Amino acid sequence: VQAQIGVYGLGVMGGNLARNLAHHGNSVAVFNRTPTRTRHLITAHGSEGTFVPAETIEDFLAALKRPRTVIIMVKAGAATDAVIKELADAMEPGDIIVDGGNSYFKDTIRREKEARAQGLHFVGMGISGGEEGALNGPSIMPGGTEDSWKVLEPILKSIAAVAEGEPCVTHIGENGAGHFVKMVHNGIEYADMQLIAESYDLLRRGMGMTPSQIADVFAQWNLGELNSYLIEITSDVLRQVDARTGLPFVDVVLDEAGMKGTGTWTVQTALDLAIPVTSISESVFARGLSGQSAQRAEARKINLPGPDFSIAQQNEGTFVEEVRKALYASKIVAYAQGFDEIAAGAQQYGWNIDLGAVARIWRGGCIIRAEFLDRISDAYASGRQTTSLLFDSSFRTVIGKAQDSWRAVISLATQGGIPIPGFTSSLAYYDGLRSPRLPTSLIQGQRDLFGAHTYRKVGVPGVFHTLWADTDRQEIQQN
Ligand code: NBP
Repeated sequence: VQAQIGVYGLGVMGGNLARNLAHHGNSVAVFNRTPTRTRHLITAHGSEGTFVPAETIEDFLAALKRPRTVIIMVKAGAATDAVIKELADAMEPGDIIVDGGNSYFKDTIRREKEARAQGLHFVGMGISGGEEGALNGPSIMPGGTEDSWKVLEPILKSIAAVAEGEPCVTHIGENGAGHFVKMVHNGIEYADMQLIAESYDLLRRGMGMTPSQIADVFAQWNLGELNSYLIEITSDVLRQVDARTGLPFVDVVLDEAGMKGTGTWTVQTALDLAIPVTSISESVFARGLSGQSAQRAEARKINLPGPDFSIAQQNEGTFVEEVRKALYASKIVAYAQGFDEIAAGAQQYGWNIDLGAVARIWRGGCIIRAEFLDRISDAYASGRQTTSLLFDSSFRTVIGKAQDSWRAVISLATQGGIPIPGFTSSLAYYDGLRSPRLPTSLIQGQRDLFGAHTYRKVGVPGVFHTLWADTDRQEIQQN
């Protein structure tokens, strides 16, 4: 058989993706650097579909029909570069290399350019949903050329998750666009998880509720507008009991959060683009703080002073509902910031990204899948707003109704000494955005005084500088 598609790299993700392809009637050539993995896949799952195993690159490429299309699923970075070179040296013009790993979008832009110079198509493709998604239907974010999308479209549509009848895959844009959007997806995921964790902390430490009571709260929330995969699994995790000690799982796990770098990339990129993604950056820094084990130990030892204030006197029923509203409002801000970053990236790198389509393909398969992405996709599709999601009338209404609770929860948490950087920074962003005047006029004055950095004036064209050192402090127009 000539296989329709090849998968290079049969680790957790690659193996599952190859099986998913085979399950949907695609014939799949499979290759792995270490051949035992290939043999294992065929022994364990060979009967699930049409696989063509290969143990050399020559056999692997010979097994593919033209244009030969290979999805690489290997470790991001140097391994991916090595595999691209190995394939590119053996491929012919018109062939398609797809990188399904979590590559940095700037690497993808470079690789696409290099592959194009050799007459090859290179597609950087974000895949979300972890190993379960790879097997049963991920959300897929391919970049690359329109021509390669035409070849990939039917294959990717056959394996993607389905949300309301639509496959969760769309051509995001040229070269690095797919990996850029996947990166921001992960940044939003960090923020969403942080906001959920803060809600838990408020109910746990603030109200003194037990993990199993809080699991019930999340299960309840999951029935409403917060309905999402992350809220659902939060309930699962909170119900889990440690077999050895009988204690709640959340109490026996070390509270130092790991990260693999995509959240950091999201924030670094946002800084380069000067897009405020404060809800996302706070969530990356919150994981960073959690990992400062030596400093945290010393802070405990010397007993850094905290407030003498108890949130627990609040009425439990109303407080839980206030936290829910604060969570939802903060979440809308985090998503608005993420979509702003995508829009800014599209502008900077010349991609034509349909933000509504991005929201639609995140409704299934991926970690941030949520009912509320429908509302985001409606907001972009309606054309009612083109700048911030926060200006969409339905989100404006939600936040308008939630804001008193949002503010109250933040005041109580602050008085009670419970850190909620995600909630707080989201509200500060919201208030910053809606302020008619910001104190940045003062900053402009400071900059002009110490560094002659100049300033512009309200309603007056031109650029000005004040001669601050002179007694008469004359203002001069610079152009
Ligand atoms: P695994 O660690 O399970 O597998 C790594 C694969 O990379 C193996 O096939 C390994 O081959 C191959 N490889 C390495 Br490492 N170095 C190589 C080299 N120099 N040349 C050829 N092959 C090499 O990783 P995974 O979890 O399947 O992740 C694969 C990619 O998918 C990564 O970029 C990851 O970020 C991304 N991703 C992962 C998830 C997830 O939830 N795990 C989700 C979305 C995306 P070997 O068998 O010979 O060592």
